Amino acid sequence: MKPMVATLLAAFALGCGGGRPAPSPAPVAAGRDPAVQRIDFEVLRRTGAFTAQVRISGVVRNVGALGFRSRPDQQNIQLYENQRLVQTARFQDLAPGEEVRVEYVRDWYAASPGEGEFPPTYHVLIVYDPDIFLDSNAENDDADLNDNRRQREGSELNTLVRGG
Ligand SMILES: [Ca+2]
Ligand SMILES: [Ca+2]
Repeated sequence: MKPMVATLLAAFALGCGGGRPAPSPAPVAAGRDPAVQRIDFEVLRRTGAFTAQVRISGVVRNVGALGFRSRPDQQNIQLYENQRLVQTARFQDLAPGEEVRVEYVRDWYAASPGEGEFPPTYHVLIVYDPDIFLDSNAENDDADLNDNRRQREGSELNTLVRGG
């Protein structure tokens, strides 16, 4: 934790130095920061006017400045369809800028009640072991826990499937 505190104090001191506001810092966390970047929807194969095989992908990227290094069983990415866990992807080490994905392929019927009328919401989240900050390994401490989940409405899949 010490280096991060020092960095924050230095930024504060710089910000107070002049009369002008300090320039906003680049959006890169000081440490390691796996973050859910986006959820991708793709049509893999059309099977009819309203039906297709689709892929839902959650993309996690280390948006921090330092490499994330951990043990394989201490973190994973979970993809939920509404409240139902449909896919899990494990990851371990992530260099700055490196990405890992969780992918789920399913059939989609854009004229059905379950998908067309009441499409599910997809949620992607990064899940850590409860002791990740207490394991004496600072290289797997996520610097920002607020960017570890994202959601996207399945209604956009209907637009994709109907639109082609
Ligand atoms: Ca740790
Ligand atoms: Ca994070």
